Amino acid sequence: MSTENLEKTAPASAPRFKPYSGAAAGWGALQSVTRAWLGSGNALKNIRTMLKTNQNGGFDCPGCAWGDSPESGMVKFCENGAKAVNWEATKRRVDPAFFARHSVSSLLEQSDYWLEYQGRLTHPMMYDAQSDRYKPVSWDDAFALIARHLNGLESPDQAEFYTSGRASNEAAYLYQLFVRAFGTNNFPDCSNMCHEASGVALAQSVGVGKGTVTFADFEHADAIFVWGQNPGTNHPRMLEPLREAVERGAQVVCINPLKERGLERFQHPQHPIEMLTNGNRPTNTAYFRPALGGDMAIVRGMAKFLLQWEREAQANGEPAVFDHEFLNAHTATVEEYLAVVDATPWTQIVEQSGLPLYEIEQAARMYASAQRVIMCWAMGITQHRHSVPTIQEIANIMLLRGNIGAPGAGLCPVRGHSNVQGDRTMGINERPPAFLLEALEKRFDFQVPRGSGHNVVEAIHAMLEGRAKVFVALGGNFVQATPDSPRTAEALRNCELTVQISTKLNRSHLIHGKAALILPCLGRTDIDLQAGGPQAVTVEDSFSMVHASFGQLRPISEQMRSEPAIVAGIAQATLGERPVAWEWLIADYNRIRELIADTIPGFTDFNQKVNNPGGFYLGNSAAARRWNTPSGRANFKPNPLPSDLLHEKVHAAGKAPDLILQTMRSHDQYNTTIYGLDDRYRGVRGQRDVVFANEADIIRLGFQPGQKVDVVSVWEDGRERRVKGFTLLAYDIPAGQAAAYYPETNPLVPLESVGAGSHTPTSKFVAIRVERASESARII
Ligand SMILES: Nc1nc2c(c(=O)[nH]1)N[C@H]1C(S)=C(S)[C@@H](COP(=O)(O)OP(=O)(O)OC[C@H]3O[C@@H](n4cnc5c(=O)[nH]c(N)nc54)[C@H](O)[C@@H]3O)O[C@H]1N2
Ligand SMILES: Nc1nc2c(c(=O)[nH]1)N[C@H]1C(S)=C(S)[C@@H](COP(=O)(O)OP(=O)(O)OC[C@H]3O[C@@H](n4cnc5c(=O)[nH]c(N)nc54)[C@H](O)[C@@H]3O)O[C@H]1N2
Ligand SMILES: [Mo]
Repeated sequence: MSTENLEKTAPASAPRFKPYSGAAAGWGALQSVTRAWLGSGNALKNIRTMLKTNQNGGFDCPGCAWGDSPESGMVKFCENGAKAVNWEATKRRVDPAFFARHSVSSLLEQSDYWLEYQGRLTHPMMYDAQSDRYKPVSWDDAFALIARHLNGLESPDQAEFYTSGRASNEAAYLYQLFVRAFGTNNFPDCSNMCHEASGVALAQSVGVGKGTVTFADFEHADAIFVWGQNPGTNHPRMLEPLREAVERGAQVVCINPLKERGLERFQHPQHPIEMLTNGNRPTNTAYFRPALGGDMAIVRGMAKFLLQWEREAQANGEPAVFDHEFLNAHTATVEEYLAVVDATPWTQIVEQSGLPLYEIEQAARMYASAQRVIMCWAMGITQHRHSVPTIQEIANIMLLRGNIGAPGAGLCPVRGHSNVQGDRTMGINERPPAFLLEALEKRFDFQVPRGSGHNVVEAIHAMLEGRAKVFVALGGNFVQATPDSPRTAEALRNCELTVQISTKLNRSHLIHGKAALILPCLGRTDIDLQAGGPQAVTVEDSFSMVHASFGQLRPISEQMRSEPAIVAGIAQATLGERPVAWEWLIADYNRIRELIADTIPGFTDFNQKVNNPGGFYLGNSAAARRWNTPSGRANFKPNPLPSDLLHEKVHAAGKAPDLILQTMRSHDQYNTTIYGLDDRYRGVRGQRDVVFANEADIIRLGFQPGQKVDVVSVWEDGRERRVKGFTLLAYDIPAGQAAAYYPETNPLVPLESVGAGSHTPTSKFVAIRVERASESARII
């Protein structure tokens, strides 16, 4: 059975590497979607489902957190959204018969791709050590087991409650309420590995940890900067506003070491003439290729030019470069900041940025000559040691010209998971704001825990050291998403109980605690039928728009439960009807939304507002130029540039790294979910264990393109971090850099290498050495 399936799912093409000549989206994307649809065994149904994506009365795309124009006629779905829907809406089943056929050890031999391809989880399952198999368990027994473990802990802080960003607002709200009533703030969540730095940085700078723009702002911007982001793959619906901006003469400035196809050219999939003529339009007007981690130096360089031009303008009586009215009315500490800008030497800026000075000047000119600027960023900015100061530097230059809280201007951290922003709004936060705790205490009858809980990295340490014994995951694939994979695996195996609430089989089910449960849940596309009828859930996008999502497909198993129902079941078994009647809430999710309305700012009249076509805007204080900071003003953050991008632990290792590695997504994956082994826009087919490097570097290191190598991290702590049998691909990448796919290279990211103030693993900056391959298989 397993070999037969493996053959069926094996890539059609042999490993191949050839540059891609097409534009992003367009025909190539349609071909790829068609292949995925036909492969799901549910083709016709899925096409109907797809047409309901992001439409009023339909469901929210489980792909990314990019928002849509509330007006009709815009692109509402994309190739990778289609893949995400199709992947969830499969007819294939991972049922008790499947688990009877496969022991856990035999499943561990399979690839991530194979595991998820087997289909939807259909039945609650409990691990049986004797047979090394998962066996069916009733929901009541599963809940009772969890309650027994949780209530048996010496302290509630010995449990960790992970959340992945697909959970709806309703599920996330109930989850945080349950966990806090149980008594801990241990909320490690995917955001800790993602946009945490954006939240931390912006809260200090402008008083709110979210983006300040809405979809409509993109139509009015004169310049859009895209930092460290690959929207062609990860946020395809963003290509449309970028292309539209170029067409109307706005600047679209990309800062990315890789020439990502979506940032170069875009073919509109809903534009017949363009598709027929195979035409395409550029999505950028300038492209800068920095050193990894060099972005803060670029922004600092831009600020230094602005300051120079401001002084020249003052001396010559010309119009000011800075927006003095805005600076006087709204900001604090600009003088301290400008002193730090003055003190930063050009030599350090050029060296650290990896750009020649004239390119930094060009970027500064494009910024200064635009009246309204939007700055977007994603993982290329947030997964570094100095991500918080980098994002604050972006906020600093935006403040200098009043580019926050004006139409067509603002900050836009482009979020990842479709409801990661909403989950935070609902209180999934290991360092909860005081207003949330006070609101919960006022509304409910329990003492809310006040101490800081664990983030992802702290949770791994706690499990490794035996300080945490129960691990519950509301979605996600913890063992594959986190750094230093063998240590995370050891952490999970140390637990007394691991509980995974999931849609699909993944490695986190196979690397488990002494007792282990798999609880199958409904996904975004499934109809959620409760006692009170079919239920909608709500989500929040990157632009703080909240809208409803209705599942469309009948679930393939009666045993699956919704996420809110599973959370309520665990809560009821653990706490009884304290502090709420959990199961009563589940009959009608309006009841959960009433509680949200009572306790979360911006949600008054939630049940009425959610009926608005297109949803409702939560508002953003910084966009309204209200600054929720201690000073009551927007703060310039006078951070120095890092004195050295290499960590002390890399220096202490005594061996200079060969290259600096960034770990990123291919076009055929959703985080740890691998849809296929191709990366179309980068020209890679049929393989994922590859390292992209500059040809000159490959030769310099004594290798040939195409050769198999081991990759080893440079980090002084006595551990070896190695992945084996990776193929070197000669690629157009700046000298000294390498790139490879996540999650295969997560074993190389040291758990201790985290962002200052964000604790985010530094997945975009790993010091590595390249060695002759020791064997052809890699370790998992
Ligand atoms: N189809 C699909 N969609 C997704 C996802 C998916 O896996 N698949 N994941 C979702 C999630 S959770 C997230 S967070 C987002 C991720 O969206 P992205 O942030 O676009 O994801 P990455 O693939 O990590 O790409 C990082 C980009 O940053 C660049 N980069 C790396 N290091 C640096 C640097 O130091 N400086 C600069 N300027 N650039 C750098 C890389 O070359 C790459 O283009 O996408 C979301 N959407
Ligand atoms: N090296 C490296 N590591 C990284 C990153 C990187 O760029 N480089 N990126 C980081 C980022 S940005 C993120 S966000 C994390 C992602 O980390 P996670 O969110 O933990 O990982 P995913 O791969 O998105 O989770 C996939 C699993 O979620 C389950 N699932 C899917 N849909 C649903 C649903 O609707 N409900 C429930 N309950 N379960 C569902 C399925 O079982 C599936 O196997 O990884 C991080 N790790
Ligand atoms: Mo993410």
